[in-house]
Amino acid sequence: MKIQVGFVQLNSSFSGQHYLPLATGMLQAYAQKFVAVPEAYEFALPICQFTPIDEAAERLSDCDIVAFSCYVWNEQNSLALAREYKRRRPDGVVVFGGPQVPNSHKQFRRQRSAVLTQQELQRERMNFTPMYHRCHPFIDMACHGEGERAFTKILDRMLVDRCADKSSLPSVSYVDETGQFFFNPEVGRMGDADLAQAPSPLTTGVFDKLIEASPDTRWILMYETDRGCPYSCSYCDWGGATEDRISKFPMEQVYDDIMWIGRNVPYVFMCNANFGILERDVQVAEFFAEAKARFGRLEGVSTQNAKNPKPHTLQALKVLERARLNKATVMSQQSLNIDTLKAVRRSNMQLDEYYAIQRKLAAEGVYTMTDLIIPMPDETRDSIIEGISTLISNGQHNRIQFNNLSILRNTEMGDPEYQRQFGMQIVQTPIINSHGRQNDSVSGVDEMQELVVATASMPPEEWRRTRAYCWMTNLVYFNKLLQVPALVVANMTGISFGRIFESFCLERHSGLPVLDEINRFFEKTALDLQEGRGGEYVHSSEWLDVFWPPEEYVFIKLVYEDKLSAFYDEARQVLEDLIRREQVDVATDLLEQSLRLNQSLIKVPFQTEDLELTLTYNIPDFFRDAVRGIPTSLHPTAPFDVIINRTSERWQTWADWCEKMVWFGNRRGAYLYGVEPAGTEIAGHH
Ligand code: B12
Ligand code: SF4
Repeated sequence: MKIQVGFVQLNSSFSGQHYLPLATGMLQAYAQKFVAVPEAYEFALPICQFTPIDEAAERLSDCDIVAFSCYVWNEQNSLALAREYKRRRPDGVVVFGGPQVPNSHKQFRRQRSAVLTQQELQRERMNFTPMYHRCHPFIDMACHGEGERAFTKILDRMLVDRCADKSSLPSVSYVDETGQFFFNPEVGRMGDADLAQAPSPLTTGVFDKLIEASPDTRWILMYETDRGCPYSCSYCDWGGATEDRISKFPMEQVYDDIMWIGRNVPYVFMCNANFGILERDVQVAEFFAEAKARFGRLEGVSTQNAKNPKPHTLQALKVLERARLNKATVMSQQSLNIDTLKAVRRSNMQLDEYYAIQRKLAAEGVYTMTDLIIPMPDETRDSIIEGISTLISNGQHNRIQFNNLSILRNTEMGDPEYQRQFGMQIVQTPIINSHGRQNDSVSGVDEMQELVVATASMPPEEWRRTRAYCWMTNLVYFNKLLQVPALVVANMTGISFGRIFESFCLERHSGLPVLDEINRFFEKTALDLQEGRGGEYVHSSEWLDVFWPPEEYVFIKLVYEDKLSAFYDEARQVLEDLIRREQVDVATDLLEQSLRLNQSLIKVPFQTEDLELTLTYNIPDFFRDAVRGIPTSLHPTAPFDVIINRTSERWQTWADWCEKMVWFGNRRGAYLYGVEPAGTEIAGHH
């Protein structure tokens, strides 16, 4: 009888598209090549979609060993399924692996301390791995770190004694029958030479049966050409291989894989921590361009880019952009506050180089998005506001994405002592995907995440004000409602962008009803999130029945309820007040025209006529150059007409507009006429 091997890697579905299970695919491909007796095993089809627990356990009931790939988004479902499988098959072997399995030693290895001191051994986090086993006795072994070699050894051992004796298995922890806990030495990460031996699950046919078995599933792919990240940001556990060398898959294999991708999937999410860090990434981008040109199927490649970008990083991104594969380049800034960057071990990021690259990308028309995380240690509301001003002044007019800080297991920040040091207050909230649907959970088992909702430097009320401020910034600037007047006011007066946005955060009722309603909505959403009542996104059964980022929700509501004109009237009052308070000067007609132009440019549905505006300032040229980072100035001109083409881009229904304009256009900020419409987007992806 052959040993039946089962795999479970539950991945969410995003807009009806589904990731192929890369991690378990890698384990299978490697094991098939390297186990001592390959013919002794049979590999079942992996379970990779969330499924009711009974149904999934039934599918596993013939398996002698089941490998669970565990991430924050599937932990509770994986545990529930493993418990049920073990109930049905007490003789079956359950192995857990992946980044969500707690590894007590990890933090110390990061700091390069190979031998732990007595003090370190007594720290609270050292209990995490043993506790995990004691709370989940149905897990026979947990495997830590890269799994290919460790899992192959486990399968070899299955032939000997069904893993009754685990003492020789590298990288695993377990509790034996006497109740004693063991953590075996780890096998270490694979280098270039090892990865050159690791077969690709794509070209060795590991996924073929799965694709054949579910012809109706729209498969997409996560894919890596290298592993490891030289940095050690305290909140991150990228591939379990931070502060570590980069190991590379050989280029011949990468080429064959990318041609497989070109034939089989429309979208790829690159797992590399720093795409563009290696010179060869230019060639990787060229392979993608070739795959698209040859097979015509590939639509998008998402990358996390090199944190200290180099000229070849820029080159690689340009290749993707030219092939129309770039889905908006993410510039992972996270914070600009020096104390914060030190506290999270990111002070080695070279900000000047970063700005230079950002300006170059903007000038070349490559869309970028900057990520910031709130609330990071030592960050304050003021430092966030200052950071936003700096980013915009340095050319980020497309989008800043304000991510909530979540605590990930095995990160330095996952250590309770670290959390205490920075006064972190943490709340559990359900994991919801932006633009995901309410009924995404099919098993009834919810997945939760831990969000930080206050710190010593940003106490609870400050956190709510900051959270609301960031949504407001997105609404008025990056959702383009007031981008033109904000640029005009900043340029004419020197008032920082941060202060301009702050003037829209009305703490008390101000007699401006539309803005009051928006402010109260952001405040309530922040409070609900902080108190664990609400998630990060706002559900609307009316608009596509999905979860919207709060600022997109408000944008839709303004247009749908026909409040846009009232909003612009109130915005004019707020900006006039600000100008008066700051004792600066902006000509009334200049402000008026910039507001009117901005309002006319917003893409709203059901337009039947183009619009003609008469202007007496060079606002359109100024705006075009300002957002591209080209030095420019405002001046009066002879009166001239601009015609705004509001009829060539049309949406048939509100739903159509919500999806194609608001959702798909968000990442590229394509909310203004004259900015080309965006391609399809996927829920849960920024
Ligand atoms: C692709 C990806 C996504 C995709 C797809 C996610 C999906 N649901 O399918 C998208 C973009 C949607 C995404 C979203 C999110 N992601 Co993500 N994502 C990744 C990424 C880049 C690649 C994962 C991967 O496949 N890597 C390649 C495989 C081969 O490596 P691996 O996963 O480490 O697996 C190896 C070992 O862990 C081990 N192993 C794994 N499983 C098993 C099982 C057994 C039995 C054994 C023995 C070994 C083993 O062996 C493998 C091969 O060596 C990782 C970062 C990274 N590079 O790993 C983050 C990562 C997985 N994501 C992370 C997070 C936090 C998220 C979000 C929650 C972020 C957010 N707040 O929105 C969301 C959740 C969305 C959701 N609901 O699914 C964290 C997860 C940490 C954790 N403890 O789980 C990671 C690690 C990044 C980080 N910041 O540290 N993500
Ligand atoms: S956040 Fe980025 S740079 Fe920092 S450790 Fe993670 S992958 Fe590396």
